Amino acid sequence: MRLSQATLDRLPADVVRPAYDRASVRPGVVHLGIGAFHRAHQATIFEAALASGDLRWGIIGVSLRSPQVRDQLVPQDGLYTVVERDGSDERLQVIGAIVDVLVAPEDPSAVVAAIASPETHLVTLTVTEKGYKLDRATGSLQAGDPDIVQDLASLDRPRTVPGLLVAGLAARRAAGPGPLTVMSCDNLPHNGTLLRSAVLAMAQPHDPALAAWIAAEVAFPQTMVDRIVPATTDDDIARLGQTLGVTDQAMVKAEPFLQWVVEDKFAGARPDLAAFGVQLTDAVAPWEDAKLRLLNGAHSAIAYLGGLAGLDFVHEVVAIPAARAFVEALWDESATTLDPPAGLDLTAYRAALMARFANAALQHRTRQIAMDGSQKLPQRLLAPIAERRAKGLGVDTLALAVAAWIRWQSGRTDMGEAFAIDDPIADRLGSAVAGTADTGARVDALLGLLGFTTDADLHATLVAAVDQLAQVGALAMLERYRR
Ligand code: CS2
Repeated sequence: MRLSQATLDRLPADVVRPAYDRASVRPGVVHLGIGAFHRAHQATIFEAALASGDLRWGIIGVSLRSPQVRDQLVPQDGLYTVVERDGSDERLQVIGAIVDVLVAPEDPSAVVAAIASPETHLVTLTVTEKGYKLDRATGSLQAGDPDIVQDLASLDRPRTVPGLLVAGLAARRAAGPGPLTVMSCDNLPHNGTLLRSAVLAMAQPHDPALAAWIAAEVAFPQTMVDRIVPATTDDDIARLGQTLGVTDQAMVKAEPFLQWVVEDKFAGARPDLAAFGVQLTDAVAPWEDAKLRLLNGAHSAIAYLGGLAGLDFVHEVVAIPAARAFVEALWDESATTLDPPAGLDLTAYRAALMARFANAALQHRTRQIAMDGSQKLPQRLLAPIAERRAKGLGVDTLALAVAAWIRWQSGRTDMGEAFAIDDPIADRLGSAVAGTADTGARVDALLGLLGFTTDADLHATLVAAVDQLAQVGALAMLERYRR
């Protein structure tokens, strides 16, 4: 038996569940990219808005690729459980905020209609770094991407995120329900600005007047989102089924921690986000940089070094004292590039991050974080490296993390186990590795694909680190940090 509206009253008494009238909920939010992160993060805040009695904030979720999430959620009437795990503590909450799930490739016009609907006030996005289809070096749309080429030619059946948004905004402008807030919730610096430029670059060639309307009427606030949400496993679903007494195919698991910092720049209606723990501010960038460079930077370093060492989970890596010392050294370097906002105590933040990484109940896979490295490294590791180099400061520890990414591209762990590189530019990364046996040339070719160039000192540091990683392995490199 599945979790659903009909089976909700069978759940154990301590499971939190919607106490509001779900039938009266209106869909005020369209969310693009209805993956686990959205369900464990923004959806819980909209759930709090609904629970407070403001029933305008139901979510129409949009899957951008496969029907899988729709097929998990629709038979459950949109209900799913957030399983919060910390050590042996577990808190279960059934979320009722999702009112419908659309699958964009099946019916893009339904997504367009949802964006144009007068009931929609907010469009939110978690489409990952690669979903924006922006060329990092130039800031323009990826001219070589076949789906971008198609959407630039015609928006009859949009295939990309910028294409769907522009078609939706065009329909909204024509129908006249007025302003809209479109909010990126991806781990990119200046995510609102990036999204706005992707949308305007798509709109301009279709209709300059539409582009001007979007520029004037649509708000694209910056945001910082934070919650560790590992991919759900079959074992997680089986365990939850035992507890609930019904099967939940759409569950997500997460740590208790949740942070959402949003630029106070909206067009049209919005929920009282501050009442539900969201931090509204005029300056998101300092929060975003601290999170990207400390949490995500360490995550990527842990993923590649731990992954090369054959360690499956983040908590296993930070259980090694030398690896913890390495993470602290990485933070010592990155922290000097930050301008921490008032209210962020870096010492406390770092201590809290280490404790979050050590949460063994999450079972957060290094391979999951290693995914899409080409999209993640620039803001997490390369930006602090460039800033430190510009000041003449050393970057040995950040460079070791980048060297581990470079070695990762060989597709073998230190024990020789082969794995596939999961990255949107895996082909080009593979050619760069296969193209030369010379470490220096390989460093240049791989970082060149990320639009990054090195100075002579940094180049030498990276080459030495890649060669040493190959000789002694990731664990021995980490051991050098033992204090
Ligand atoms: C992780 C993030 O997979 C990754 O790249 O670094 O998903 C991380 O868990 C979140 O950003 C935490 O907020």
